[in-house]
Amino acid sequence: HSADAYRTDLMTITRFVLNEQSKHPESRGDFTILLSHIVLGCKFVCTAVNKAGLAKLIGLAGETNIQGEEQKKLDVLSNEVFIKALVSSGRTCILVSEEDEDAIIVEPSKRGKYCVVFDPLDGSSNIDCGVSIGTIFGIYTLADVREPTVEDVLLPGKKMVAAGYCMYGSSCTLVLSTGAGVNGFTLDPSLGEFILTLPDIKIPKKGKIYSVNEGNAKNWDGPTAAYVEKCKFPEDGSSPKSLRYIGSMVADVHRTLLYGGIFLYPGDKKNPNGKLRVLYEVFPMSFLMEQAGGQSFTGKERALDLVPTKLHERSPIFLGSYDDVEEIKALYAAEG
Ligand code: AHM
Ligand code: MG
Repeated sequence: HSADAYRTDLMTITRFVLNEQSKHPESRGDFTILLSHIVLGCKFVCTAVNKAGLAKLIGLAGETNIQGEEQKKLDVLSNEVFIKALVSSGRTCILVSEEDEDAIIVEPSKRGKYCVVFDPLDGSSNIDCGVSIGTIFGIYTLADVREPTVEDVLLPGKKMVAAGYCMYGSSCTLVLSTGAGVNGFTLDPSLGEFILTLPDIKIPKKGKIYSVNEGNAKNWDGPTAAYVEKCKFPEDGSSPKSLRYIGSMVADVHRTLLYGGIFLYPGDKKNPNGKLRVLYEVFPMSFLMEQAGGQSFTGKERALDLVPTKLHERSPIFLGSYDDVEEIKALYAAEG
């Protein structure tokens, strides 16, 4: 029977989240609506990243489009897409984007209880050469949405109600946690739906890969330098770890989540707080790591305990397999 070749009972991301939310009697579908707008943003950006419709838009030889406009830069386009999708959901009150200096306070008529922090297109150095890039997002619920202010989003990561990322790679993969484990969904382009393909992701307890920009080694502090040295020259008779570094946080974290190991963006003498942003890079990824059974550490504390003092604050970050992060924690503790 030809129908046997098809899976007919599809677990789409919407169905999955609806199931999850139905466990909370107070839920009225607001989260599901918010998420479906985020999903729309991801699909749009995926299409743009894949250059679908390229010929129609700008002509094959890369001319400007029919209106005579230059194509918008992908990161600018992605930011616009997410802001419009989030505001029109009617479920958000404050948005914080990596692309915008100030928080966006949603107009009163379109306000809802959620606050979304996001990096619409992360991995800027990889955009123009076709290497995997992604969108990262985190979601908070605000107690009072009448007069939202910037201070309302300066919350520790452990207060997030959900976090996720979408990776625009060899396939388009959305990884999500609403605080009850981590699940991955792959976009089926023919259906335009994200289908559950990675149920209940658990990171291996220990990994064989480390991921860091070694070009910064000259400026590293003692514990980071000692840790990376141990990865290459282990003293306990184990095999050295492999190095993998893409330079797109989404892709490096996705690999870490699936294969295990550790991802580091440490602080150093030049940049004591490292590079990555607390609200929309460090927090969502730390939330996912913990939900998958791993850990995330700033060099001082559990990453999700950090309380940011400004929107675009940065922090060093060490995240991944439980045992691997334990090792770096021990090195920082020994330093005192
Ligand atoms: P971006 O926001 O300019 O894209 O920078 C963030 C990216 C992360 O995706 C990645 O982990 C990191 O920067 C790589 O930085 P580096 O090039 O210094 O190794
Ligand atoms: Mg970024």
